Amino acid sequence: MFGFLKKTAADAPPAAAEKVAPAKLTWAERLKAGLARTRAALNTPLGELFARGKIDAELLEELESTLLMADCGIDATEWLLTELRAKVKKESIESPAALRAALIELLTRLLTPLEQPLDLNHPSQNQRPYIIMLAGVNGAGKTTSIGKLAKRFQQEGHGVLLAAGDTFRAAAREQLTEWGRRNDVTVIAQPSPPPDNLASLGSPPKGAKNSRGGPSSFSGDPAAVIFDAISAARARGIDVMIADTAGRLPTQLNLMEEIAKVRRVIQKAEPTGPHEVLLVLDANIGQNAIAQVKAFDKAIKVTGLIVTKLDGTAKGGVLAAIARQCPKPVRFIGVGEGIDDLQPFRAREFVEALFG
Ligand SMILES: Nc1nc2c(ncn2[C@@H]2O[C@H](COP(=O)(O)OP(=O)(O)OP(=O)(O)O)[C@@H](O)[C@H]2O)c(=O)[nH]1
Ligand SMILES: [Mg+2]
Repeated sequence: MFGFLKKTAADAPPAAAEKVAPAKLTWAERLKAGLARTRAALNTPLGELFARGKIDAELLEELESTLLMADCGIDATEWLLTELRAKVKKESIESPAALRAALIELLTRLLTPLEQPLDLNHPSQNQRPYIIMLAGVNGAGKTTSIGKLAKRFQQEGHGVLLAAGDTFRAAAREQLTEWGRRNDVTVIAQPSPPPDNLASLGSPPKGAKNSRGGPSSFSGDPAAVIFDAISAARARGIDVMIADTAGRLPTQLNLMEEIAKVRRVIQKAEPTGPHEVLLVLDANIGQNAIAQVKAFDKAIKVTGLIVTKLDGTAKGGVLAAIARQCPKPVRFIGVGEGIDDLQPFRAREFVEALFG
């Protein structure tokens, strides 16, 4: 079924999504392997803590710093400890092993509200074309996630169309187009810019047309590309349209305004859309994730998150921080570059992998 995975990956990010996942490992095993570093941060000190004879103030203090080190953030750490203390009292917990079980339960309780998978077969998610836009800072994993999502949706039986909305870098458009060609997914992109000698004249070559049949501006307007893609998706009876966008920092106000415009244009083309606005977060950014969620939410009303690179130097506790400070559905998590390494977020599985 995954014959396409065998293709040689080029250096382009979408192609990187095709790297072969380690064979024979189940998703749970890959999740566990992917979260190894977080587990090391949480578990090594915790393993030592929970192996102690009794629960005392010192143990709870060390637990606090361990949770902070795992990037849970002050808010979630305080919540977890307050709840834990109350539980210890109420349930007369005496052994550190029982404390560990209580912490696992609390963390699962904290994260469970974030478990809201994207299910295009669900009656609440059956608009067609289902329009998904992705946003995030540079290198967060947007384009590779799109490749993985496109494969997933195709395997679920949905027709997929991609919009190369990263018009900032010509290479980005080519990467997505090439990925689409190899995987038989239509990609709508703006026409190539004119050669330098024509571009320097300040106007497109005579007679050039953009994909809407109008004069080509070569302005690199992501909203126009995505607008075209929605029309194409409609005309072709496509189920799901996924729009890529260029990476941007929340502090780049002009670029934040640009992406807000992309959202408005989508809504103009399809008043019920966009149906999903996914913010892609690199788990390595730690507490900065909170600021990113807030800033992107303000600009484009984020409806869900993809948290990538939990296999890196990530501290998976960032999900606990998100749950407390800016809760948003975590639609998918990424624990590697393989095409199967992006999976729906399941709270219990995640916590078990952290402590397992
Ligand atoms: N280890 C690991 N690498 C990942 C994961 N997700 C994405 N990557 C890698 O992160 C790098 C950047 O990914 P891209 O998809 O190009 O990121 P982007 O957000 O599109 O980047 P820009 O378009 O430059 O803003 C690539 O090398 C990906 O293979 C993940 O879950 N784990
Ligand atoms: Mg990209």
